[in-house]
Amino acid sequence: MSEELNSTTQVEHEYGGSEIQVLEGLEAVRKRPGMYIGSTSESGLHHLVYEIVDNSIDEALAGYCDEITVSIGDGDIITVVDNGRGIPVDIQPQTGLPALEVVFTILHAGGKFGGGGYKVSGGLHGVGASVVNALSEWLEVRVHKEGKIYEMKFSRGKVTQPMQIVGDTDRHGTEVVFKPDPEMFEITEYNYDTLHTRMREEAFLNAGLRIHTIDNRSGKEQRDTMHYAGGIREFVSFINRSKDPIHPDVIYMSGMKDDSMAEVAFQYNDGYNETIVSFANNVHTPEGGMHEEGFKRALTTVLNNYGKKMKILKDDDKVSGEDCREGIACVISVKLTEAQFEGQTKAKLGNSEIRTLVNSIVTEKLTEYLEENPAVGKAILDKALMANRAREAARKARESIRRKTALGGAAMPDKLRDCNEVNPELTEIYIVEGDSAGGSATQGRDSRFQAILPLWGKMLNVEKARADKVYGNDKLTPVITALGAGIGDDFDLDKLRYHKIIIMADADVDGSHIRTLLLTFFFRFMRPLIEHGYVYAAVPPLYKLTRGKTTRVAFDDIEREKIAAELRGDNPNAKVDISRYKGLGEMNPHELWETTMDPERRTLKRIELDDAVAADQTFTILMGEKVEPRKEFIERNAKYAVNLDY
Ligand code: TTJ
Repeated sequence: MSEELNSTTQVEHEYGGSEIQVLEGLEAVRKRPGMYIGSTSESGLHHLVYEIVDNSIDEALAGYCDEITVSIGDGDIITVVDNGRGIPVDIQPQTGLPALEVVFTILHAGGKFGGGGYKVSGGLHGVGASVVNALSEWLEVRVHKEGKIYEMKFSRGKVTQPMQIVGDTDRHGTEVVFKPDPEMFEITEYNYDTLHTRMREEAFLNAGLRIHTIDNRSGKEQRDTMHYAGGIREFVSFINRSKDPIHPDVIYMSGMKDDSMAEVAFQYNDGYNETIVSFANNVHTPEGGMHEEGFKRALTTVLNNYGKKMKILKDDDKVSGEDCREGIACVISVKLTEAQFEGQTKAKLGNSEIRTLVNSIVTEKLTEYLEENPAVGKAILDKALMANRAREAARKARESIRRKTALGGAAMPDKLRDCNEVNPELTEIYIVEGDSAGGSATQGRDSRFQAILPLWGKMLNVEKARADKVYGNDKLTPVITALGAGIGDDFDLDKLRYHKIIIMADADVDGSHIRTLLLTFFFRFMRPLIEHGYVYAAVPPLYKLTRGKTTRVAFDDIEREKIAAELRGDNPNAKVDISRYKGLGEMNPHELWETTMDPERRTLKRIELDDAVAADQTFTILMGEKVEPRKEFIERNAKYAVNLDY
């Protein structure tokens, strides 16, 4: 590490035209690219674009640029164009080089060239255009300024064409075109959605800025324009786009102190999730930090005070922080000079002065807002109070489950057909759709180690229901009791009674419904089950083939044809009877055992959720109240939608 820093520092102090030392700086970038852009995988590749765009955004913050275009071309060549003042082209006295050349050949550790607005420091941001240049097979820049077009070209950080005037112009701005170096990156294919999402974020965070993203690659053509006069207010509306708000307006407040400024926008929806998205110097801070803490504290205090004052909260009633944030969609954006990014992924803001700033802005302005908008105040407090009661009911239900478990083991559900073995590592439970399939499974199983729990009828849609309904639900209670490990915060894997939990449902719509509902429930309330790979789907056969006394089964059409041919053998006229299983209920206990339950012969599909967050969103969209986003999602992911059942 010190080696690179040395060569960099040397260059910074001594860039008196010494090309060799300039190149040493960029060589360091090529030697250890990960140190400058985080990684050489997909995220590093996209980071190159953000590095370049950051420069145009600085120009926008300084008030000289209001339009940026980012396009991907064939060969995954990136073009970024802005309508700012254009990078300076005059010769710098210290270096004897055009400022333009300095921007692309000298490492700018942290600080921003040209300054203006808020200096960004920390994280991976602001390492500068020279890093992008060093990691590009080639890069071209054109500056439109004062009637002329100035052009310069590079390859892997080295100048291949010195700055020259290539034409006249009547506009102003900067254009950078680059091709990421395949020698430096594991992959060089850009993902349009990734760039589009990040640019949309930038457009929300910089009210009034217009950003276009364009995919020009053959066969992939698409484009979007993002322009939000309302800034983070519109970000909040965007988060709530498929939800129902409980008050009409997005609440917005901002303020500044010394060199720092903060703005907060939020609106409650009638759901139960908390969505807080925060940024420091336009850098996303998914792990939160001081700005989020300041907001949360102030929100809880203000709502409790207001509730007391308006007599919505009586006597010793109090609403907790969590109660106050149920159903909130909130965006927090702060700007400060010396941002400290902390935590594992440098995704958490550490500056404590920002907590004080956000806290005082929200305390003062939200109090004022609620006084002036009592209807909104009442809606929010009623919701927090409901959340409080639900949490209380959930706690009681949870405790009663816990008590039952503690007192010599819970009474097992009536419907459970338990196994003899007690060591959970050796046992499995089949959760079976319907009483008749449950009956076949009970008769067909090996009762030494296989337990059967039949479920029947439609399940509660857990996404729609709040926690207390799930706790008390009569379909899910037997599942909770049979598994024996509790739920939610109390979930304890050590108490789990079976290490294989096998969902056995028909391959039809009802079956897939029950499977999705159970998985949503496991995901939300017993997530470690999925994380540890304890949950499976049984895979029953689709066809039964009979020739004389021989019977075989097939799991798909290809296998069906193969087995039919085998059964015919050398006798092409032999009659093979093929029938399709309509459901598990059609199979007799023996068939069910042989095809779907016998560990020696069955197929199990392990449920995996390697990206818990993505899965959560998937469930939300698929199970949520709004039909439109769900339809949209299924159409967009038609080819995956089949698997989503699992
Ligand atoms: C700096 O101060 C004098 C006037 O110009 C300011 C400046 O550098 N503006 C500027 C830089 N606008 N856009 C850029 C820029 C744009 C891209 C796409 C890439 C880079 C490295 C800089």
